[in-house]
Amino acid sequence: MAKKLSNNDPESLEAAFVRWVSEKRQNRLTILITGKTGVGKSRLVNALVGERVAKEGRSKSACTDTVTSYRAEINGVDVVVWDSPGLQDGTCNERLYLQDMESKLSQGFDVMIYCISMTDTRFYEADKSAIRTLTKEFGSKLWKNGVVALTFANLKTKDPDEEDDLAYYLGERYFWEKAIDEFLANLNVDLLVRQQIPIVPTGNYKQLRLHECENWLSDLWIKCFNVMSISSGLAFFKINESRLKYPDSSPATTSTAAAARSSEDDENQMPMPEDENQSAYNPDHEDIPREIPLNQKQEDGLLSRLWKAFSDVYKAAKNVGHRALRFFTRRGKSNVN
Ligand SMILES: Nc1nc2c(ncn2[C@@H]2O[C@H](COP(=O)(O)OP(=O)(O)OP(=O)(O)O)[C@@H](O)[C@H]2O)c(=O)[nH]1
Ligand SMILES: [Mg+2]
Repeated sequence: MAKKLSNNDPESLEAAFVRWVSEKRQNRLTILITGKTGVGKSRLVNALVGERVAKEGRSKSACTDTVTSYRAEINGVDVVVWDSPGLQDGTCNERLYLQDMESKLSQGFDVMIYCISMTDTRFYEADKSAIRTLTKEFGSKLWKNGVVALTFANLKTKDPDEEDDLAYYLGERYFWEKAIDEFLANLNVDLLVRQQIPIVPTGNYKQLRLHECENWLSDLWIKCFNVMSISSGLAFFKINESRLKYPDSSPATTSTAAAARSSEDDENQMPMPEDENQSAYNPDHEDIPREIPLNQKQEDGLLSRLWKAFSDVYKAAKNVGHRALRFFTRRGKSNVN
């Protein structure tokens, strides 16, 4: 058992925490991302890991009988992305496709992100059928590490009837939450599992602020972290360590408020066109956001989760609150690596 820790001995607490992180953290992170072609899978995964791992834009052959993989080493973590649009387009040999998926994912995955475009006016059969197939194949446990991303949420922030933008946006969001929950209930996915599945609206890189959240990327990042195991979460944390920015930290780092301000500025400079095809605006040229600003609640959630796992092992640490970890996580690379 670990040596005794106390409030008066932050050095030993830090050493114990750093040792725990290096023992616990896995050195590989596997992300399964799926959804119809063009729904924004590659863009989303690139934003999450901070590098253009997956190729964005229309794939040359939307349908193959195999699952595409992308690989990159980021901050010493081997990142593997399985990208599978093939289940939804209905033209592939489903059996072959699933066999390929099962063999490639035989070692499991750390998070599954199912993307649906919020611009869809219906919960289309293509998505229903893919969700049904995946749930049958992998079992309800698929959803324990699952997140649903509602992409293109930035195109749903204005009420077309020009009455109430917020009410319109929330209504659209509620439609998807209800439709997904009802569908999974029909597939016998447990209520407890269903209640834990994050359904997260996501947008483009320029407009990070949506009606109900300051920054969709921060929201998505935290929600993915929460559905991962601690070992995977630590790898996910390591990948993004230098992008995570904390509230009221050093003036050199961006606060959540500043990030919200800059996204307002962006909005003013470049309003999102309703129909991108008719505009010269090309989202492919946008840079991946360099920062993931966390607000106080998000930082507390992250620390509490780490703290709980850490103090389960180092029981002597229980008498120090989770915020003690802030000093080590905020210091970044030099310590928790
Ligand atoms: N405005 C806006 N554009 C987006 C969003 N997500 C993706 N895009 C753009 O939509 C296009 C397709 O995005 P991708 O990420 O390549 O889509 P994909 O699902 O990976 O496509 P395939 O690989 O062909 O299946 C790209 O031009 C993106 O820049 C979004 O939420 N909002
Ligand atoms: Mg793609």
